[in-house]
Amino acid sequence: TKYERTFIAVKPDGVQRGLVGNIIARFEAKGYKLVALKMVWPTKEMASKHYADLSSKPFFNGLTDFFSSGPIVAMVWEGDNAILGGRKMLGTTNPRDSEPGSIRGDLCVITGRNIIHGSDGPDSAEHEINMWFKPSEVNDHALAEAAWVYE
Ligand code: DAT
Ligand code: MG
Repeated sequence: TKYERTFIAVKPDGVQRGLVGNIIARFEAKGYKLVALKMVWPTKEMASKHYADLSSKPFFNGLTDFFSSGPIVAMVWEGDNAILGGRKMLGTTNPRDSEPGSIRGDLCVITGRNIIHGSDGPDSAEHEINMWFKPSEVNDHALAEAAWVYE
């Protein structure tokens, strides 16, 4: 495809707090294109694989327990600079430092309940999309509005 794709997931706390619609609305309003979406309840094993890079951290067990504590809403969003742009929409890892206007800055308070995941680079984006979605679940569709989002 012409533009970047990033893996975004509303974590179990965001789902339980009823923030799925708010978060999706922000990505839609930005002008990114939704190309995949599903609700999935991660196993501890899936959580550990998703966060494998952090396996040596002291918070890893708590993190993966939390991530597998309820369903998440997994998505792929596509657009120009969608990976870094998506990270900016999320805000910083610790919501204390996240600016108002960002998802974490507006909607959550502490690092351990920061409601949303987003890929941090092209390699992790590709890895995470392939981990959570089959190729047939990622939709290569055109949006009519693209002609108004891009020149
Ligand atoms: P991000 O989610 O912003 O990409 P990360 O990849 O460094 O942040 O860490 C993944 C998640 O792990 C993060 O969203 C919350 C948790 N986490 C990170 N650092 C932590 C810490 N110091 N204490 C507790 N949880 C932490
Ligand atoms: Mg990360």
